[in-house]
Amino acid sequence: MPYETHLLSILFSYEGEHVSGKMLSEHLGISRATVSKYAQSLKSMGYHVESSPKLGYRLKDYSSLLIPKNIKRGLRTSVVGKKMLHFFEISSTNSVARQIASQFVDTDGTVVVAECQTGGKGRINRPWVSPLGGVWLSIILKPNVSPNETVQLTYVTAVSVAKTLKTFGLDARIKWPNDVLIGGRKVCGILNEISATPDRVNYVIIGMGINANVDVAKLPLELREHATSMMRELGKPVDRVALVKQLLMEFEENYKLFHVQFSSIIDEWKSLSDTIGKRVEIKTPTERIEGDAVGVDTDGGLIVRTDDGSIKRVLCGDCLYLKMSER
Ligand code: BT5
Repeated sequence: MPYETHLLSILFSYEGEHVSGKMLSEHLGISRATVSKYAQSLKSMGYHVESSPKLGYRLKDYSSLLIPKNIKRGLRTSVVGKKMLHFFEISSTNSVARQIASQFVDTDGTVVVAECQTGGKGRINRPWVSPLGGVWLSIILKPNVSPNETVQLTYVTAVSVAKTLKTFGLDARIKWPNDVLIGGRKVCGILNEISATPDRVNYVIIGMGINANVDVAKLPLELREHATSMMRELGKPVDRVALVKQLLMEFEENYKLFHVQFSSIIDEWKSLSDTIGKRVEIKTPTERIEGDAVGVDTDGGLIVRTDDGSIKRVLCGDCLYLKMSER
């Protein structure tokens, strides 16, 4: 377990009591100065850690943790988040959600959330960097739709995340297919995994990774230029508990709409889209398409007009923005 996470979980287990710097230093096998540095870092991410020269360190209250008690208080949903599991550290919330969904029956709407992931997953097994401070969350869903239609849940999720981020005063835009951006930088990635037979969905796992209070300077060098966090954009940590509550409520509303009127999700998606109007290169497992992104259709396919004037419809792939001069 990384030292910061370990420190946080020790302070949590002391239930608001002070723990001396000496004891923490011995327990963690690091110097007292390093304990102090990590405690400071936890504070900067919005965790309510207090330090006192005489008494040591304590977690003043639990209100900064994504524990079920905090999230469920005032959560106005009927299915999503009614059951919740919280971890300080986990490999991947999607993987654990998958295990739960495959082993238990009554799991529709179950939320798995972690303060930190050690094996966070992006699409096609790309790594997702998930330090403390983020919101790493998965929802188990058992929709009564055909397997093909579950692709549309990525749109439902992207709209829910972008709208939630807007309530925090951030100008979030959606990049097809599964990114939410602020100022052109990725603040959230979505991973939509499905278990199905050819004609029936067993379950869907919707994973969302939001760089809420992530310190971008601590991300690997190659990500820093393209990534951002809510904390960086706002200049201060956000209330992650309020963020998750708002997100789950927004998600449930859009999830209901998905069943009855997906076209209204698509309309919202279009109005939040960063991709429509851009010159794009789309790489799918089988082809490479270059052209202008001109829209999305009612089933959730991206419409690309290529230079020979033909119209292509793409359901999944990686999207790269090209400069207009690359035409
Ligand atoms: C995604 O994949 O964007 C999906 C990410 C989903 C993460 C959530 S966290 C909760 C749940 N549990 C999981 O294990 N996963 C989900 P993709 O479009 O393939 O993008 C992956 C790429 O994003 C990587 O190859 C990096 O370039 C970049 N990346 C990795 N970590 C990042 C971060 N924290 N912020 C911004 N970009 C990141």
